[in-house]
This record gives sequence, C-alpha cells and structure tokens, in this order.
Amino acid sequence: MSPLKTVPLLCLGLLATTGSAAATAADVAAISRPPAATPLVAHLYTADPAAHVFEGKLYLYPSHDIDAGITDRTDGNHYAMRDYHVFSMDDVGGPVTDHGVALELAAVPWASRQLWAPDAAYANGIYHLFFPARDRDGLFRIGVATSRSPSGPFRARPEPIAGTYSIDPAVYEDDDGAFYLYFGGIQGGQLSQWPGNCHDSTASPPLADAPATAPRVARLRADLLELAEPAREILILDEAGVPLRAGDQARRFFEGCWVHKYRGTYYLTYSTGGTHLLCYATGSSPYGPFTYRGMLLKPVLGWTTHGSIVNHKGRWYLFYHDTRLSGRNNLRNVMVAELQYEADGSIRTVEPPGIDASPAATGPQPHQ
Ligand code: FUB
Repeated sequence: MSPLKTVPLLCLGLLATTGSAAATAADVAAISRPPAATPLVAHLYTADPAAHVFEGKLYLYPSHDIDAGITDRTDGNHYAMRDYHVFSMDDVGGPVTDHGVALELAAVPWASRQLWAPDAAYANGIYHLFFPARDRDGLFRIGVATSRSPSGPFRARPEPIAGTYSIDPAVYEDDDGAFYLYFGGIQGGQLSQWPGNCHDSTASPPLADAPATAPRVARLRADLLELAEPAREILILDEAGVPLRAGDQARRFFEGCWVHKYRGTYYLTYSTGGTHLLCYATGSSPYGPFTYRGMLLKPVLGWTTHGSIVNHKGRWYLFYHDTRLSGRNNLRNVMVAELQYEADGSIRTVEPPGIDASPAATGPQPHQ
C-alpha cells in the first residue's frame, strides 16, 4: 500500500469559469453555481467517482486511470486500469487524502483486466467495494471486496457476484436498510449481450425505434455479497409513459447508473455515451419505472462522462470527471459541482467549466 498523501483542493467556485460562449440566455438561467475548474486529485488520473459519507467524512471511490500504451479503441480496451485508490476529505473544498492502493487487479482471483467504475457500501461493520472487471473469458462481471475500513485495503471474493454481468455497479441503501445493486453499460460494456440475464454473444443491440437496452437492478442479500433475487430491467420512460427508444441517443441510458433519494423521490442518473450527457429520471420505487426529467450535466472535456450525487453537511454535490489535466480520453480527473434542486424536484443543469477547450471530445468513441 502506498503511504497516505494529502493534496490541497481549491475551494468550490474560487476558480470558476463562465460556461460556453455560445450558451443562450435560457441556458444561462438553467445553470447552477458554476463548478470549480480545479480537479480534486492531480497526482494520479482518476475517474468515475462514487461518493459516500462514511464515519463523517466524504469518501471517493474512483477508477484509477493509467497510460497502458493503448491508443483509443472503440471497445474501451484503452481503459486498462489495474488498481483502485480511495480518497477522503472532511469538507468539499478542503484537502483530499489519498489512502493509497485499496485493491489491485492481481489480487482479484477471477479478473483478467480493466478495473472500471467502482462503488462502495457499508453494512454490518464491513465496507464493501463493488467493481467490474473482465473475467478470464473477456466478459465483464461485477465483484465485491471487503474491508473493516472505508479506505481499505479490500480483500476480493474469489468469484464475481453470481447473476451479475456488464459494468458500472452502483449500490443504493434505502431508508429501510435494503441495498440495491444497479449495473450495466451498453456497447463496450456488453449489456446488450445479456437478454434475460443469459449471455448471448450474438445478441444484437436494439434497432433505433425499439426500446433502448435497460440498466439492471437487483436487491442485495443482507451481507451484500450476493444478489437476493435475479436482476431485472429498469424502465426509463418518456413524458408520455413510453420507454425511451434506442435511437433517442440524447436521453437513453448508456452507462454509469447512480441512484439517490431527494424528498422521498428516487433519482436515477446515468450517462448517454456518445451524446456525452449525464441525465436524470425520477420514480417512486428503487426498481423504477423512472421518468426522464432532464439533463444533469452538459458535455465535459473528454468522451466519457460519469457521476455520483451525495449529500454532505446539508449540501448536495455532483462528483464527476473530465480530461482537463491530460487532454486524453482515458486519463481523466475527478471534479465536483454543487447541485441545486428546484421546488418541483428538478435539478438545475450543471455546465462544466472549460467546455470550449475540449480537444478530446471528438476523438474515437471508446465503447462502440
Ligand atoms: O472508466 C471506464 C468506463 O468509462 C466506465 O466504466 C464508464 O462509466 C466510463 O466512464
């Protein structure tokens, strides 16, 4: 394990930039307080931040991006991550502590490569790190590793969680103490190869006018080590109650689910992939259906976008990533913005800083 490292973070808003010069007056009205243009972590490349409050602190569980010498590929193989670091902070805007390596690929018996976006959950005195990786057959699976500490080190279970597949696990603990595992990502994330929870490498993605491939959800067993039930599809509906179509690329699910609850309503947020948006949909059950409500985050620097939402000390934050440190799609850095909810429960769209300067957003599309 590498030693603890504390790095300074500039306060939210201190380095805020204005949004795109092309933004209309209506856009500007919809933008919340401009997020800071400063990455939270600059000594490593980090992405896909999953944020949680544990033991009174804000903990981040991001991917740890590396340059593995693989140029951008449509299958996502250039996201060749080999370990996870855990980070914590007492306050947003304060110093961020790097707790060192929390889990390495070499210590996961079933995994062969690509430690992608993780998440964490706490139950029964144990912290659980959920993570996707390719197994020995090249299929993405979701594993779990445990620790007595939120910062790890985590010990991986010998096998992936039975009944899981694809990528981007996110765990939501409901008010009644039940935990739900959300997962899935299309294209490079292989979700379309799993109709009915069975693997079919010949399965085709849906046609443009068919319902979009749906993310999955399953309640977890009380020990969080296995599913308590088969995974089911999550319906994301339009305003007329019709499932979003696969061709509706500005609104349909691509990857990166996250669920939080605000004033009794469940919010599902996700990335739209090639249209580079984080969107949100709301519902009255952790299983959905969810109704599309709008754009959460406009396109960031870089191809991928992925975020998590957490309440800390009474304020709501979106943790996300962009590529401002490297200009490369697979070397990302974690960012944060404060969220603002309207009285009707809608969330003001966040405009990330520096959008006009993106050198990477038009590059090869990593998950196609
Ligand atoms: O970090 C690798 C992949 O890129 C994640 O699993 C996706 O959500 C995207 O951010």
